Amino acid sequence: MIKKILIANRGEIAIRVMYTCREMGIKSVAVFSEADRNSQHVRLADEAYFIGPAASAESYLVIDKIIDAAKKSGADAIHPGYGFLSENAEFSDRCKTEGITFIGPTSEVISVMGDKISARKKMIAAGVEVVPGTKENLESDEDALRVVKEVGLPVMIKASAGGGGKGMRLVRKEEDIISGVRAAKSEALAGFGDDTVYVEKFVENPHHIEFQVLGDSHGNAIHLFERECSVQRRHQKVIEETPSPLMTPELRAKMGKQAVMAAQAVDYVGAGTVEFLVDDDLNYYFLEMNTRLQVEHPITEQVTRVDLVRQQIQIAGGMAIEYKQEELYQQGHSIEARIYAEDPCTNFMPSPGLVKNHTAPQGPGVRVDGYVYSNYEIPIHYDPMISKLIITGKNREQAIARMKRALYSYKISGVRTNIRFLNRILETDSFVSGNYNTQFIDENIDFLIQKETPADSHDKLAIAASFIHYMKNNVVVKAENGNDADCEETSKWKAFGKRQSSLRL
Ligand code: MV4
Repeated sequence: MIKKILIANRGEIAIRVMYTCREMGIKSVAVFSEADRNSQHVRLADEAYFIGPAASAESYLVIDKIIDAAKKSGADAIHPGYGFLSENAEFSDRCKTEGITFIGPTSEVISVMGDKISARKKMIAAGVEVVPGTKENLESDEDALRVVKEVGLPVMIKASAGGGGKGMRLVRKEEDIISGVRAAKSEALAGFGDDTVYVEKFVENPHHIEFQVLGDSHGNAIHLFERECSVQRRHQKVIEETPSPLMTPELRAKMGKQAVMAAQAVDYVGAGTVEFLVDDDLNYYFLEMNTRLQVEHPITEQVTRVDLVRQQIQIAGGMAIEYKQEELYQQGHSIEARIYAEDPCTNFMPSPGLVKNHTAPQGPGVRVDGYVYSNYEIPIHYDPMISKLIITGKNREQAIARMKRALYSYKISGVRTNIRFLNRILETDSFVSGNYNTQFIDENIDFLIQKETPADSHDKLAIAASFIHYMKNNVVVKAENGNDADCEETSKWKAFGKRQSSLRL
């Protein structure tokens, strides 16, 4: 049985894994870079090892350093979290040779799924629906013209070594085929050192729906239903929810079965995610499989009441999955919003730095997976995500209302955040009705990032209130719409007030 786990990660996911370790009586080992000396994951671990400079290429991504820390600490297993080395076949293999349990799939499975052409081949052989297209590299211009004509325009040219939106080219017109393929190839070569590309039929306005799966070393595989991840910006997920508003019980059963078939096709051991594109006619197509725990895994945990990290650890320790497919069901509705230190008004420029105040929401249905505390400085070296706000209600309507309430009471000062942007998403008709797809953010971007709306007059009132409160300390006024005054604006008004001793709205 696993007694000590090294977590080869940082931030909220390192903490998330440590929580389950502690509940299971397993010791946790943190690793940290120069930039993470004051990080919460270091404080919460049982032990912590320094692994070098801030740059992840010199710390969190260096296999030797992670293995070295694991050996020094006597850890019997490594949890990679997400990102960093989580889908690195060499790392999984190295753990194996060193006699350390890698909490995740084998290097063979990571490689098969990491190569999109080989993943497509596996899925086709297993009877999983893939996007119509090819499973061979485009070798020449003639090849490209012939193959694209076979598949039929419009098409997506995709890098086999890519995934997650990297190295893709949409081609709609015949005259753009050759240039599109060449562009995709050179992008793929530059990005992945491999110019292998393949062709898929382009699915218009798709939904991105993924299924959580678990497989164990006893040959069992189950799914834990879907997550709707269509609210994305530049292939970065912003909001995820489960159940998907698009889903019907019949479609869920069919896609769930496909997801399990995908896992079984590679004898999958661990937690994984099978991604699908779903079109308006509810046709679904396998897109790719992620061989790690995902950022958005908590919404699945909330509606299924399954601790996915516990399942990962137990499975890695040789135990069977704790649940049978028939005993699982979705209870209620869960939504995750990713809170970022970024400024939606300046093209989502990252805004790391000193967080003066961090007061997270609380109350019924609220889970915050984060790592930032007041007076913590968010390092510039990593992803600027502050936390994940995971809201659960008895139904979608209640979950949305709770999310608005939670966003309203989330106080972060010192850095710009996307909280207002998230609020706007929850006020957009197509989101509220559940009738949205992957085009959602692009279609609504003006409203989502707009600074002034009638509702902002209420925000100004809140600014005025904070000004009065600041000056006299005896007045409290609340904004009627529940929106909070923008931190930066508030401080501007305060400065204005200091100089002028007056306030103009
Ligand atoms: C597609 C597609 C339409 N047709 N493939 C983007 C991320 C990568 N995982 C695959 N992606 C897409 N592949 C075909 N054949 C549209 C997308 C796509 C997308 C997919 C999921 C979520 C958001 C997206 C936004 C734009 C494009």
